[in-house]
Amino acid sequence: CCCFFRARDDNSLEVDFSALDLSTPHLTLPSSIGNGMQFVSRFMSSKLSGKPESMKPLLDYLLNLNYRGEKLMISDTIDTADKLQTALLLAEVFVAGLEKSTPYQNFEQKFQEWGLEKGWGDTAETCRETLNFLSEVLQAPDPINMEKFFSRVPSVFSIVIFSIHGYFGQEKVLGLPDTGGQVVYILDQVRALEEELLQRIKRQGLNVTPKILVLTRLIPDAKGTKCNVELEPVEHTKHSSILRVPFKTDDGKDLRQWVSRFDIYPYLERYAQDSSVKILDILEGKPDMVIGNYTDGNLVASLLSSKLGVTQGTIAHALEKTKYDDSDVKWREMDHKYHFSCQFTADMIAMNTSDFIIASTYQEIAGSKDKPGQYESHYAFTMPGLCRYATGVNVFDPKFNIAAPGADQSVYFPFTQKQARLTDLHPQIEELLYSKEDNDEHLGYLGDRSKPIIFSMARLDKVKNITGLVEWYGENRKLRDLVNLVIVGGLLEPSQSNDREEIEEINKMHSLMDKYQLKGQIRWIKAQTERVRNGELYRCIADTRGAFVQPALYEAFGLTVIEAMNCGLPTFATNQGGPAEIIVNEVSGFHINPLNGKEASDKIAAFFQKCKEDPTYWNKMSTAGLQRIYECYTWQIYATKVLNMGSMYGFWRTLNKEERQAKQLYLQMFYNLQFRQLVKTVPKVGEQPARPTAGS
Ligand code: UDP
Ligand code: LCN
Repeated sequence: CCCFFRARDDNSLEVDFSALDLSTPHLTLPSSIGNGMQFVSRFMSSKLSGKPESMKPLLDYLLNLNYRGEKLMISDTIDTADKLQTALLLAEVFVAGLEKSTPYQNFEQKFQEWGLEKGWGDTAETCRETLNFLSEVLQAPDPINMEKFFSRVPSVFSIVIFSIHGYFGQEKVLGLPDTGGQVVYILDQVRALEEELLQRIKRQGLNVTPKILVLTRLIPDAKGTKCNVELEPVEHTKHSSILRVPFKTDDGKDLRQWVSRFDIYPYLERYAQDSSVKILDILEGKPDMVIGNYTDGNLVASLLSSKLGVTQGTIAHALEKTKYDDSDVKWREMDHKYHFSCQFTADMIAMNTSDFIIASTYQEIAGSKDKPGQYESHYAFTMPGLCRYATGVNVFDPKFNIAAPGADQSVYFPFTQKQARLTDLHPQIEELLYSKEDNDEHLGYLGDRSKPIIFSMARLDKVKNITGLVEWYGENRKLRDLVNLVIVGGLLEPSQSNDREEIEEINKMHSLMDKYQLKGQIRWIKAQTERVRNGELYRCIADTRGAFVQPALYEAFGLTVIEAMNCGLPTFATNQGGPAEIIVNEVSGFHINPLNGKEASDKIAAFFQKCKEDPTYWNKMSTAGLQRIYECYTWQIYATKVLNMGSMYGFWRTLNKEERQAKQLYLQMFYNLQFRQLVKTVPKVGEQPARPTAGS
């Protein structure tokens, strides 16, 4: 198709973001993809080796470190690598002679005499370690000490996280349109990052208060949520808040209603301006790092990071391009509904502006043997009549890193932890699962309580394929004999929803329940927003020796999968996307193919048949799921990795300044000439749609 369109128009817009990446090194092995930080560390080591002047960039970086103007680590008197090396040697010998636990204050003055400022450590021992890491780097740079040193550098104290669309709040928001795992992820992420920041700052021997701000939109029509509150502290944190900034209408008023993530583009530039004023005010200065989430958050993070010159991280959660078949080639057909022209352009700008990209799994970046990765599919593509990306983003770029999220283990813990179980909630859960009548909260009932339950919980989007699961269950006699089905998701009546896809799915649920006469075997409960109770719900399902089923046509990561596994619930999950990596098939759970319902439902039935014959099989799968989680999917592992990225890429971005600046100008031009034009085609609330013009 590219050739075809080029043949028609030789001068059509061609974008090549790699054209200016002249000295950016690239990974070569597919198996290294997602380990960007290690690569950067290795590359920096070789770049800093050799002549003394090679150390200049690192020295300059250290000389610039400060907290609100107060110098950290080294003072201006240390203006050569030689002087730094001497100071390190003197200090290292000195602290090695002290009792390990001697507080920094006791020898602060001595350090200052050598030109060393605060930030090396809180005790003689931590100072000795940090001094040693840098000494080693200066003598003969090696990636391990480089990484260790950067994990100690006091460079990140304040973080701004953008998550703009949806209803972002701490209660009663999940299940509202466009509001799913991203919110859960960010709130848990903030808690984990704050905890890690506090530990690091203490270890650095500093008396600094970290700050994390989550920027979202303020929605006056908050529908019983707190989305109309400007500033809200994040629960279980001391220094983190949600800051809500409204969208503005053309006449300067606050836009009152929710806007779909697909229609949000006309509001973002103004949002970036308004939010930057508030951020600078609340933080009393620039943040040290901004992290965007999803297309809208990443675009705004890009605008802000370019304007303020701060390190930027990107998180996609899900890239829409891979969710909808041929969404690039057929963008024109879909644009009135999804505005992919804006979305993919914004994604390209953000991926290229960002210093590092955080992915949850390898497949998110580079795919699997039968499916391209989400980022990989942005390497080269054409949106006919609009633009051809010769290079969009290259997955061999060392900015890509995997840091998988976890699940809050105080909420999602194993069903076997009897003393911790929330037995007070059991009467409510009993009602939710087993009462006989239909009401606003649930439809259908479970006639035979003795059967195990297969459980699924998700937003009622098409791609989640909850209706697919209901259909498989309806079709499979054996499975219906063995287990009951419980679904949590969506609203129960089409008239209650204002989300296009959800309405279609609600109607489908009703017709499937009728078609297969499922009442008596199915319970459909509307979206549940209390996560503490949901944690206990997973465990109550485990009490029935049931299973969790995640049948999505595609799932970017799949938080419900790790929540269920954390609770000890054996899990069947889609082989399309993240869950294929979370679960090792037939070891820590099962993969199912969402495109082959018969095979999937037979596999679930076979499991329950086997458990009937050998009850220890259920326990074995439950334990193996938990083991997998503890090894790979915790928030603590995540926070350490992300803060290391902030520090390491903060230095990385100071190298090759001219090249970076040139790329920034190219991106700015693209934003102005392409993105801004495309935004004009997206109607604001209450407007009529206009025809696309850009590039065509
Ligand atoms: N969730 C919930 N109530 C619901 C549906 C989902 O609390 O009715 C939560 C679920 O526990 C999980 C998140 O929403 O924490 C969904 O995340 P996931 O990654 O599974 O999917 P997403 O919605 O982000 O695509
Ligand atoms: C969005 C999704 O679609 C899920 O697959 C993820 O688990 C969630 O965000 C959190 O990253």
